[in-house]
Amino acid sequence: MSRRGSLVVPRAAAFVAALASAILWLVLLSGGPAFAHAGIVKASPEYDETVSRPPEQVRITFNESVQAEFDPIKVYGPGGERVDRNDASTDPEDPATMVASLEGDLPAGSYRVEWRATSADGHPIDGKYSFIAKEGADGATADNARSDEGLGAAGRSEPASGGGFGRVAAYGVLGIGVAAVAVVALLRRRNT
Ligand SMILES: [Cu+2]
Repeated sequence: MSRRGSLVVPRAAAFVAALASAILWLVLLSGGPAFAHAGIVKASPEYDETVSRPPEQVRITFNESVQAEFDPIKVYGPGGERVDRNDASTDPEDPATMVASLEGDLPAGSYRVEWRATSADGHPIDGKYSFIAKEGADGATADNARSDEGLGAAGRSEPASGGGFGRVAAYGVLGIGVAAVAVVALLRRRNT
């Protein structure tokens, strides 16, 4: 090995290390906004809430303005039928709130809400939850008012695009893989 050659490998290794750390920084910086999508601050009815009668509206409030997607809120009744009036949109007076109105004369039982929106950073978010009406709009109770098909706490979903940590980890592994391939290629080239 020549004296000049022995200096090349450490230099190549330093270059690869710098490249890997640059990739990691890029990933961390670009991944930053993933930690900041909109999240629910309030829902009405609340997740898993038991209300006395079916509400006239379902309202979901986020921590920032959202864009309502196609079918931003769908509400299903105890029989599985759609019970919203298919008019869900952001509240003109509060762009951080989506609202859907419900049909009248709804029965007692378990209701399921599915929502979706696009947060200000462009990421789609969605979730579903249930609430229970103890009595129907006519005051009648149902034997099956407490449904065990409720989504429970697990229904409070995470953003659809996945957690930021998972993405950062994936890119980190990718960066390390690229660096390893580069090192091997450089060493092999020196040895031939
Ligand atoms: Cu986001």
